[in-house]
Amino acid sequence: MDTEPVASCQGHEAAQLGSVWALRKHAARHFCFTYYRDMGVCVAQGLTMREVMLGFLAKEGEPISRARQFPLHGADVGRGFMNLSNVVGSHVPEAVGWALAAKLRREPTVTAVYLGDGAASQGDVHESMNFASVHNLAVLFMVENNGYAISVPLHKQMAIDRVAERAAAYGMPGVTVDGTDVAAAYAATAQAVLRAARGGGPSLVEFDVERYLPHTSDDDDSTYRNREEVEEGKKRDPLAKLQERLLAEGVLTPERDAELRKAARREVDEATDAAEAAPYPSAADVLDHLYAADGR
Ligand SMILES: Cc1ncc(C[n+]2csc(CCOP(=O)(O)OP(=O)(O)O)c2C)c(N)n1
Ligand SMILES: [Mg+2]
Repeated sequence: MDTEPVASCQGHEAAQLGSVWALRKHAARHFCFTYYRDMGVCVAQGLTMREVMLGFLAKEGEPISRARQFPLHGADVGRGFMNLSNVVGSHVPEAVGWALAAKLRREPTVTAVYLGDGAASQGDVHESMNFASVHNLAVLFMVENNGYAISVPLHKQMAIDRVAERAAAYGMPGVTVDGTDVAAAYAATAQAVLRAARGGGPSLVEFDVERYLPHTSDDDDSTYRNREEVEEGKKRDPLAKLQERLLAEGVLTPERDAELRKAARREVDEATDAAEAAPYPSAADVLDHLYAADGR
């Protein structure tokens, strides 16, 4: 079976879901600029399991790039998310442009742009944060810090401990929260959304997360990471932590938990079967849904 390289969001789930829930609850309107690891954001915005699997297998019917792109790349303006490029950090100025357009049109949109710790060191990102702050834009910089840019550990990417430390120099608030705790991710995002929505400008929210799998399905992380480190990180598994908390607070019973897991597994299995059975895009229309070289 041919597959596209998949960048797993395992370890990032709470940051992605908690933050989108806060946007949904507290912004009159919102739009997310995502990157390749943001399956949780896309799903929270309405992408279905079947559509995700069609993307992973590059099959006909994939809605956001018509299977022309790396998984989770493309745009769904109706459902409020966009990720046009795999060039790290290049979507950050686009998001700031989206926020500027919203301001000029007097639309109450809060734009959230998600990026990794490695992306945070790109020149585009520094310029975007500066511009957003100067123009007081309603944009949130959501940094999913998993400590690696492929094989490069954080201390080789930047000489400070936290990306959020940079926020003060741009003139915006910056916080670091436990991105494996969905409630912490929700609360920090809600504060930033409310600030942006009342004209307070941009914020930087850094989510301290884990990356449980190799960079993508094409990567072998055993060449640069020891197993103990990964196992240690699994003690913070966002899903296990949420399950434990909901059970402890009596919001979830073991029976309901088992039902939900079974239903989720069934949904993913059905989506996988459907995507496997779907045809590949036809060669006849390979040039459709692309920009033409003459600018059309
Ligand atoms: C401009 C640019 N440089 C390098 C790459 C290769 N590359 C792809 S993903 C990546 C790591 C990005 O790491 P980070 O932003 O921390 O995100 P993570 O994958 O850890 O979630 C790199 C270097 C690229 N796609 N674009
Ligand atoms: Mg990273």
